[in-house]
Amino acid sequence: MMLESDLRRALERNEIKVLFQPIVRLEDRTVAGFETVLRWDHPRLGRVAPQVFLPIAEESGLIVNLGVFALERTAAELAAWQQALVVEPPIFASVNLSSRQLLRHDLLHDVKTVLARTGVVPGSLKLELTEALVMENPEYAAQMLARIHELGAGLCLDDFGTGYSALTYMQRFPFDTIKIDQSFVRQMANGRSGILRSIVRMAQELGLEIVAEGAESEADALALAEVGCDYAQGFAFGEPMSILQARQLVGAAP
Ligand code: G
Ligand code: G
Ligand code: MN
Ligand code: NA
Repeated sequence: MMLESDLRRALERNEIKVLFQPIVRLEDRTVAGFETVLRWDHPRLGRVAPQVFLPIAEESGLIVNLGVFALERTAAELAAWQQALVVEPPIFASVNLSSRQLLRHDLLHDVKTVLARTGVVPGSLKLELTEALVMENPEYAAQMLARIHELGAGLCLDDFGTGYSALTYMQRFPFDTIKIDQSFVRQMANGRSGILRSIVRMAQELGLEIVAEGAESEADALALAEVGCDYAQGFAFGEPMSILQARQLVGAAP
């Protein structure tokens, strides 16, 4: 397939970009961290979304190279900020993982290497996994996540609420953060905040940090703070941006 051979060369040709989307602390609206997402700037097709190229990457095995690239790029930038800025707690960054990556034992080696090489503050480099991914093979995921946690990486449960698992079940895994799916934020904006409130209450009971995804307006941000979310991410605070823009946002640009 054409796209696959293109993708194979894309990394070498610097066509794959790691973008940073800010995650804001609702209490004072400071930038607490970022989620990083990949984009492919294809020479003919223009900007290709991850929904298009990640399935190709997964099937061909190229996801491993892309995953290492995203991890290294994110951790190197985070380490530079942590050296340039004295912020307590330090800025964090969260990298998405897909199932093929979790299934590979090399993931542990890659995470270990990146943490050692960059020297980021323990826990400030997070891996973000969806509930669906964890539930594909919960026993195996539990083992892998325990080892990733031991290495000193943080763990964020992404898209929470879209699957069928209970948060009490997710407690078996060493997540420190849950990210509430944006469908609940839309519901709240339409006057139905019941599910969101109960997820927040349960997460608080379990000692988890709470990020709400898809905050698109000031009204969303205010309502999310009111129900007790710690952080929010969404177009209200910034779309995924270039590393240079992220660097300027945190005040680490030279
Ligand atoms: O950035 P965007 O909303 O288009 O991303 C859509 C989805 O693609 C993300 O929610 C995530 O699940 C996936 N994705 C984005 N970047 C990465 C990445 O670096 N690695 C993996 N495995 N998935 C990613
Ligand atoms: O699959 P995952 O949840 O990791 O994807 C995150 C993606 O969600 C980002 O790639 C981004 O494009 C998208 N996103 C981020 N903020 C908003 C938002 O406020 N509204 C909408 N509709 N999408 C968002
Ligand atoms: Mn995510
Ligand atoms: Na998400």
